[in-house]
Amino acid sequence: MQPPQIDLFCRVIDNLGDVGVCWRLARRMAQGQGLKVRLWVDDLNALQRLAPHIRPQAEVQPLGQDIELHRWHDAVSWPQPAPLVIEAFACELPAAFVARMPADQRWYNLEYLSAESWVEACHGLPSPQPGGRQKVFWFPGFTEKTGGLLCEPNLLKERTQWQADSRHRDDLLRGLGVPRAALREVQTGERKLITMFSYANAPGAQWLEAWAEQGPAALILLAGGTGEHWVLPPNNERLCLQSIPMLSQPDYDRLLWSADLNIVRGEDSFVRAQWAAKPLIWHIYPQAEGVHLHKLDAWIERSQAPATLAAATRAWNTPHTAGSQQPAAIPDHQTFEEWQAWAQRWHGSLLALPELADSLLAHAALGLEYRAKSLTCRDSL
Ligand code: TRH
Repeated sequence: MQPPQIDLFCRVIDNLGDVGVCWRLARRMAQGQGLKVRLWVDDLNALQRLAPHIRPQAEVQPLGQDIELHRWHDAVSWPQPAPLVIEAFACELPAAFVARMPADQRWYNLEYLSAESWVEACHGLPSPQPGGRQKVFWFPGFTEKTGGLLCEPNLLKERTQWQADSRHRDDLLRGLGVPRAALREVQTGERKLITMFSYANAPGAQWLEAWAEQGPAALILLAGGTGEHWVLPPNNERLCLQSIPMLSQPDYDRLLWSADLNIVRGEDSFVRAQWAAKPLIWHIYPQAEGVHLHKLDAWIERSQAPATLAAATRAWNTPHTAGSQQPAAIPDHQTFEEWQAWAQRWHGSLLALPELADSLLAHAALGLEYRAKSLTCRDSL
């Protein structure tokens, strides 16, 4: 591989979001732009769950022509930094690597996604570092004054084509081993298709109970190890529950595109569900002292989610405790239609956002062979 133009660093704190975002960002920056990315990840086993073809023990491995994957550990002998260095989620770069940076190093910290209004004021701010260097804080976000969202070229075009022909969905479901009878009912619209990717504190068991009493018939696919201990209420005729294996990121996208409702979590699956233009319930990553609930409210408000969807989202983020009477907010058919109309509207408004990788590259003005072709998400349509 030619000398890299980007060094991207990722430390896996927990789960799959840190590595999920970095893996996507690395491919997005390399994809079609002719940029070479050196991706440093401290836990390649986590990455392998999303990209089964990688070798977790290898020190260095080329992935296609444009990405070189490196295992990040204490004994690395650090090379000269690439012209652009991206530190994901304040993962703290090794001192020996920072020491090799020139004073005018282009150095960005990629932040977590939030719909809160303070993000605009912090986005793009430089922070002085030792040696006269500056680190720029780059925030994804939901307004034009933020870095925007990751959205691959053609993503939305591919999604539109996928959704226009239900045979794609049917093949995907068959491949996942969905029983024929349930598939037939999804095809005729008698059964809703719901995906769930959620944290262990979700009130899933109570929700299933409430849904089995009041909700429309549904096939619920449990993704990424969600709800392993959830069981359906006895004598239930409305719900089918099925665990599915971990999918690659592109296949997971296709699943989200196929569903009537997606329950997603963290950051990356949350963004992908919005690109699906389908109703979603966000299980936000829980933080100490309920900080995450402000973040959740900010998104609900900014997206103008209908009251029923806001209630369902808040209920999903309220862990069930013995004796609590939190209503599960189960949608009926008409509510589903309202949610679907909202999902289309909200998706439409996201198209004006900057595309995250492009906005960062344009800001870094690398003087590389990078051509700023598309600076909004609309170009992916
Ligand atoms: O796994 P997450 O909960 O990740 C995170 C981390 O916890 C992180 O520390 C935290 O800060 C952040 O959330 C907010 O959820 P997320 O972000 O949705 O990441 C999951 C990734 O897994 C995403 O890239 C989609 C991918 N995925 C697949 O590729 N295939 C699958 O089948 C599933 C279920 C997910």
